Amino acid sequence: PRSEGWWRNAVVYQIYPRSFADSNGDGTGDIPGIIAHLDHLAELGVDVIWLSPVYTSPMDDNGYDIADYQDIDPLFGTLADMDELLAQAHARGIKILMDLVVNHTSDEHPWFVESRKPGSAKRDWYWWRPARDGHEPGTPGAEPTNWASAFSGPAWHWDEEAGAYYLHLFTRKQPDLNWENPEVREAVYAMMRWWVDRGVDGFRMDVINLISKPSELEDVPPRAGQPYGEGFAAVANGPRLAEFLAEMNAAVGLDEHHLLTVGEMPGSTVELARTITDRASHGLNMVFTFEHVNLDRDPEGSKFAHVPLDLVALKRNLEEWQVGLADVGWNSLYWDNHDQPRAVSRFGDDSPEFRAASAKTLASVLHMHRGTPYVYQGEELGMTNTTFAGIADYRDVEALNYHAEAVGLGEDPEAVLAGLASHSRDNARTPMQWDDTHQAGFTEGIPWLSVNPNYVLVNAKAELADPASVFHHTRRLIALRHELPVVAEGRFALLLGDDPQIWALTRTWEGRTLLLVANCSSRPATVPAGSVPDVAAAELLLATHGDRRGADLEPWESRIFLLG
Ligand code: TEU
Repeated sequence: PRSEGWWRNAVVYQIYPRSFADSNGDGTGDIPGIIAHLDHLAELGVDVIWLSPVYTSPMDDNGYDIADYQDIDPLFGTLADMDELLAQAHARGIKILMDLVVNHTSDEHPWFVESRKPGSAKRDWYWWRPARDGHEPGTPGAEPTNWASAFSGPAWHWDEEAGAYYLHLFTRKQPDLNWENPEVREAVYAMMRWWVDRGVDGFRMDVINLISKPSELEDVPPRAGQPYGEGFAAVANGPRLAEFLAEMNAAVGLDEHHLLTVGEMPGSTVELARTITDRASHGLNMVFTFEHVNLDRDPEGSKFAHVPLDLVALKRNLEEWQVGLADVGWNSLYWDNHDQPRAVSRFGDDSPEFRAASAKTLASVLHMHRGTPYVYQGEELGMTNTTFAGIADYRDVEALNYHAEAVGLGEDPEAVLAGLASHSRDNARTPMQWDDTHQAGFTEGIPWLSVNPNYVLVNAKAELADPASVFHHTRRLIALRHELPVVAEGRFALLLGDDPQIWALTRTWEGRTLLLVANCSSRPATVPAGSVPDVAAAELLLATHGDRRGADLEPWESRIFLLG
């Protein structure tokens, strides 16, 4: 049973099934493997699993290219396995969100196969356009607009059978659905109802702010040295987004069934999130913002060019979202997912000396903000980015396409590889590290992507046995959210906002104040006198370095107090 607003003090755990647990030795994770490890999640105390796609797919983008929304790919198992996962999770009080990928399908989906046929009744289910006037179809410059795909190259592909170009904001095997067509919308809603009837508890909605595209598809400003312009910018947050989401909400009963809905929205703003997550607009419960995970990327350069993180900018961005959604709507809270490098390597310090402390402190900072926290598989262990010997070690189509395009455009291959090493999505997709046996206990076979060599030190078995581990720290943070209303509901205030090392904040609720003080640096720090409430008589709820109340903070030391 789901009650109104149950997701406001829930914690979600994201599983990337391909890399979670392999039960049949084929080197790829699967649904029976997930079922076999549900007790790990029950011990951690999470309330919800967000399951990345397990549907029938040619796996061009590891399942984010769906060929049948209502069947399970044999790589992951069967519909019966999916039903068993739902039953076993629900038996443990854990809910399941499915990943809803409906901005695009696979080019092998029957809808697209039908749409390509000349005269097809489904021609208008996708975005088909003729070659630009005066240009030979299939030649550069003939594309209907100058948009780039997010995965390199043009966003349009010439299809001989159809005799037209089709739009694909991602790979050419991911054609964009035409949401202007009510037949498309109804087909999506029917599919969603089918999953709700099967017992799922909500949806994570893939790039959902791209579904409403402008009525006139026009060129965007070209980028220096690039043949195509920034396609996302042309289509994100289109004019009918709120309308489509309200229509979906009513047609599927998202609010009526108290489902958890979270919209992934690259390019969204606090203003848009206020509109979409305002309960009165019957949109979604929350959205994933990308503003904080773009702060260490060069806005003008490659998305893989690493720029040093400015902690103050990070603190201020999260504060902006806390303040913006304090009185209307709701926040999601995340550092990690299957598209981002590992937080402890990116925002923390993954050296042997500081890996555990920085992972714990990053978790304390995230979980003490107001909103629903998301824990990505392995984040509860402090798993880190991995090492790549060369491009042959990568599997992600985004990385492989980017490498080919950048090197093809004359960029220094070593610089391209350095960027991928720090920001490639494959960093997040190395197999879950269960124990220190062969292949980290992930598979009996050859893993589809190499296991991070540090699994002998960083693994679930070792951390379950160590009360001071990242795992148990994360478990205690989750317990705090379940026990103390101030954690889920307390009003947020940032302290020491311009301090380059210390992240301090308060949460106030019904006369109680929670205080977090964290040194988010690899150097000692000192809390300026009088800058935070006095903690001499406070209750210490959770700390990384024991019960210390002085002004001096060790590197990556964090403390959470309850006052009053
Ligand atoms: O991600 C959308 C998205 O913005 C990602 O492309 C991300 O910004 C980029 O890869 C960062 O380098 C969603 C899914 O989460 C992603 O796995 C899919 O590849 C993508 O949509 C297409 O479905």
